[in-house]
Amino acid sequence: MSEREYEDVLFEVRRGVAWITIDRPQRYNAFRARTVDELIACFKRAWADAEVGAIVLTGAGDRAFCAGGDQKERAETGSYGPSEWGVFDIQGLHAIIRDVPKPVIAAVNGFAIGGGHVLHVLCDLTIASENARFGQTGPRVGSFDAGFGAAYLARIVGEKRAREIWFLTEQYDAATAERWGLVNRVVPLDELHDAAQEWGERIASASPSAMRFLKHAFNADSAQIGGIARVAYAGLDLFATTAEAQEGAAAFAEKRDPDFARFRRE
Ligand code: S0N
Repeated sequence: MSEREYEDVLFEVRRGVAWITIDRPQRYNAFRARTVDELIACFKRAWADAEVGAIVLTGAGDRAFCAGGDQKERAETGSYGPSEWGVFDIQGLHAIIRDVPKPVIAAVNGFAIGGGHVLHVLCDLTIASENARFGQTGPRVGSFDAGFGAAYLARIVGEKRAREIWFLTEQYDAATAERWGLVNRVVPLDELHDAAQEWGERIASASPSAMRFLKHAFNADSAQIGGIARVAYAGLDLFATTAEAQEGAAAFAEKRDPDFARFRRE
């Protein structure tokens, strides 16, 4: 996929730092299948580019980093739309954020919600703007991430807080996220880009081999979550075809509360 084919993302290298920007602000930078393909292509470019020593992932505009899977596309078409290989490769995106041997910084410039929250959780570092908001919505919109989005999150914030985030589906402000260790640093929105660039340049000026070994070393201990994630996504694929999951997506698109009561069983 060449750069001129990108519709949903922007890619730019500034002084050794690759900036990957999800560019769908009208949908709060929610991702469809094409977005995921393009993000993977950008991470591969950044991986291969010897000029790049660090990667920043962010969202366009000042409202959202990423609001997760595109619920309107899902409600309209029953899927996340066409992709290059016919696969909605969110697992491939999660894998490359972890595997690319260069630190990835999430610059969270607003809502990091649902699958968008999982993306920042997977990044090596997170800098958030003061207006950033964090949370998982899956149980309200008929989806879940029982792989890295649950198990790796619990490593970061602890079991009780991870369960609270998923079971109560509340939103948390940047100060709370910083207190919980979910973000490394909070800055005013107008300083976010400079702060992320500065961290990226500091990382890019350091030994690339040290960064590569350290990143793989940090990842090694949680690598088995990748196996859990495969089982979890196979379950989610099946779940997405059910009336219960479709009720969640339809309710979001119709701006009403979902009615899940009829799906309760012992
Ligand atoms: C982010 C929220 C809280 C912002 O609320 P606010 O400020 O009230 O703004 P809104 O008016 O709600 O939103 C502004 C405009 O942006 C659109 N929009 C927002 N989020 C999405 C979205 N996710 N998809 C499409 N459009 C979105 C709004 O519709 C609105 O546009 P207009 O003005 O034109 O109506 C709030 O917006 C919110 O809660 N958003 C939804 C967050 C959400 O539930 N995300 C999805 C969660 N699930 C996933 O991400 C899982 C996906 C997944 O990973 C998966 C993987 C593999 C297999 C299957 C799945 C699967 O899910 O099926």
